[in-house]
Amino acid sequence: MSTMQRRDPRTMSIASDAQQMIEVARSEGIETVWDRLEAQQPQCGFCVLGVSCRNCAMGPCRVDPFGAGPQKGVCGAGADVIVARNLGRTIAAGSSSHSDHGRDILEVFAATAHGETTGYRIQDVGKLTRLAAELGIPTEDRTTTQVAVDLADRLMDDFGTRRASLSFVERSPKPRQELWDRLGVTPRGIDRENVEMLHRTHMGVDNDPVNILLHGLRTSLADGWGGSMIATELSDIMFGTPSPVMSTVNLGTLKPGWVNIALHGHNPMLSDVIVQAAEDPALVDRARELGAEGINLVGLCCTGNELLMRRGVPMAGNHLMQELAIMTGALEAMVVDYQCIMPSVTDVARCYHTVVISTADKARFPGAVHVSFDPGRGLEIGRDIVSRGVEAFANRNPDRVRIPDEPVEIMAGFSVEAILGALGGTPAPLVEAIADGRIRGAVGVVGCNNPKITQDYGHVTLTRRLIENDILVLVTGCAAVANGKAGQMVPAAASLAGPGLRATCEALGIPPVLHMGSCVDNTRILVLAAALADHLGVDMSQLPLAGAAPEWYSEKAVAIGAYVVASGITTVLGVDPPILGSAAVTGLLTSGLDDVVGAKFAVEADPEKAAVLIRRHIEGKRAALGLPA
Ligand code: SF4
Ligand code: MSK
Repeated sequence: MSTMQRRDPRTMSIASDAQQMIEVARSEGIETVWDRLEAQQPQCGFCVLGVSCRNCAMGPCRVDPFGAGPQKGVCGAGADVIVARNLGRTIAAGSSSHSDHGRDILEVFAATAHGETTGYRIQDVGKLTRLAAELGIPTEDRTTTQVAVDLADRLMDDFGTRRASLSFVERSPKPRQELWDRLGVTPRGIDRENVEMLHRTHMGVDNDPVNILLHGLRTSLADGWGGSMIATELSDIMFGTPSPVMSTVNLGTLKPGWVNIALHGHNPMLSDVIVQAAEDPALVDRARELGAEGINLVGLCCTGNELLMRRGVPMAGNHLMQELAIMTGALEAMVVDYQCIMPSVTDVARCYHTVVISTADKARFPGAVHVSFDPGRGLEIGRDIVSRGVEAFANRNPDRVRIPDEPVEIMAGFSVEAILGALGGTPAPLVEAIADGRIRGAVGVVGCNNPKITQDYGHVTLTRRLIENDILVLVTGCAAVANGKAGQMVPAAASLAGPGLRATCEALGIPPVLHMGSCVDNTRILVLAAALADHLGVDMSQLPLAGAAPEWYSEKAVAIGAYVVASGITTVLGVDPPILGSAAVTGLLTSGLDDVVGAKFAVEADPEKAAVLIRRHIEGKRAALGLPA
């Protein structure tokens, strides 16, 4: 028996549904992400420190961190260059992922504007008009279609090199834009920055670690104020801008007698039409014919967050729940688009009746049924997918159905528009609450699960300590799901907060932890921070704000952390990034950057200590602004 098999599930996850399903996996002999992490031990020390390189065929190379072995790769690159190059490529991969998602949304938006899609329409005409006006696109006496076509054209340009800056960069406070200009990190085309990073990190191009890292900031800014922001804004226009909505979370959202279909990944394009298709009376009747009570859709990861925010679709779980959801034996179909979908889901599904349905031509999964997404036939494809899930119900083995726990209530839907709406249309009440100390500051707690950390422990513990100390917590991605499962995201959770935050939340009827959406929706936090800074007439780096990614795993999380810091918000990571093999790079990111962009990274694995660190940081910012202690 492996040590993982003997390990107490309570050390693997704090979530009761996960703990129960880990026991099921053991009893059934099904491998999980935790087993595979154990099988990888010990993980390569060179890679952990970031000092290995395989960028060319003279290598692979590695630098001995203890100084005894080689200090340079075959080309002559030392640890600083290798670490900086690796980090640069990681940022480019994360930024590309978000931005390619943004472009996919943009293409469907453009096709919808041209009347070439089915199942899609402009749902938030008000937001379309506001956005067009913001970007200088005429809106007077023009049809929605004409405005949408122009907006699509304008945003397409952001991906190329036809302008000196991106459309949404002007949303950042003026002092920040001037700083980016001075540093030469104002993002130009979204694709351009990513391609240039791959170029710079080719052997023999950029051999200055500081220069590489500065371009890393520019690349990440092209994500945060570019690709991701386009994804968020156009998703709102097409699928509706979120407003507060109640729903439920955890594996208890799967219903024993129903056809259960999980929507997993990141892109709401197809999942939104699946929600429409699941209401088709013919499909519901067919489900009943097969003995089911109806069709139950649930979300996983960020596709789930998109649907939760806009449609109130229940959320089955975050990143580490994807294999366990199948092991309930109650999942007919797992529909996947892209990002964060473990290749292992098809292996687990083979042990059950679950059909894995891949939908993106760029993300194929051997062992899955592939239904190619085509927005021209969106609703038809949505019906086809739901139908496959319904038919799979006939293959369910009721003796293997084990749904753990009752679902927990969660409130989601806090777009910037919804937050400002709750505040009476202006950030003034929030600024006043921060200024008089009822709310000490705000922290974005975001990012993934990582099996190296007890699942959800980092998110839930850090969040608890922050709200207890009157710090408002804004969450996205898998962090939001963790806090939701822990009961921190209902209005009654105001009782968990310190007196100032509690009173504010109770007056507004909101939780102390606000669900702002999916991974690309971290841009909502940027927009809110910019609004607060503009209202006070300061830069974002002067505000009592921080970011945290207690359980991050993905390249996208690195890109997010980089653009948040480049935007002036200090960020605490709970998992070591692979940079510690270079004292120069580590020093720059954890200290030197503060003098450059007014923010830096910190690494603290213990969320209790991270909370203290963040509180000190916030109190320091308050003092510098002359706000009461
Ligand atoms: Fe080695 Fe340099 Fe090639 Fe990297 S780029 S593999 S350090 S020779
Ligand atoms: S899904 S990037 S595990 S947050 Fe956005 Fe969760 Fe991280 Fe994926």
